[in-house]
Amino acid sequence: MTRAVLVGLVLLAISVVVDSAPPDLQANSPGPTPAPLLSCPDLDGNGHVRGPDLSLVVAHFARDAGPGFPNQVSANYRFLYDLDANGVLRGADITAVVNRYGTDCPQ
Ligand SMILES: [Ca+2]
Ligand SMILES: [Ca+2]
Repeated sequence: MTRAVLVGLVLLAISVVVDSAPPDLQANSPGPTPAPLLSCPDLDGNGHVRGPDLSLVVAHFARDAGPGFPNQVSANYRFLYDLDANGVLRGADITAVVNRYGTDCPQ
């Protein structure tokens, strides 16, 4: 898959999100603010940021944590894919992978 196609898919996903932006779930959450689990978006752990990593984050699109985040999360939510640790799996998380696409992650 070429980078141009990937960017096109991401832009399409983001355009869908703009019309259905979720509420800021952290605004009413007590306690410490969660930090992202990964510093490099290598979601399948192979050391490289490539198509499979982008596919993983897209596959979890909109599987948000729910209003209890960060203390309670929905069964479908996976913190691994929440690359900005805000409790929602949306365009920003996809963009985090696209921005590092083609790079390698330190071991
Ligand atoms: Ca990877
Ligand atoms: Ca997120």
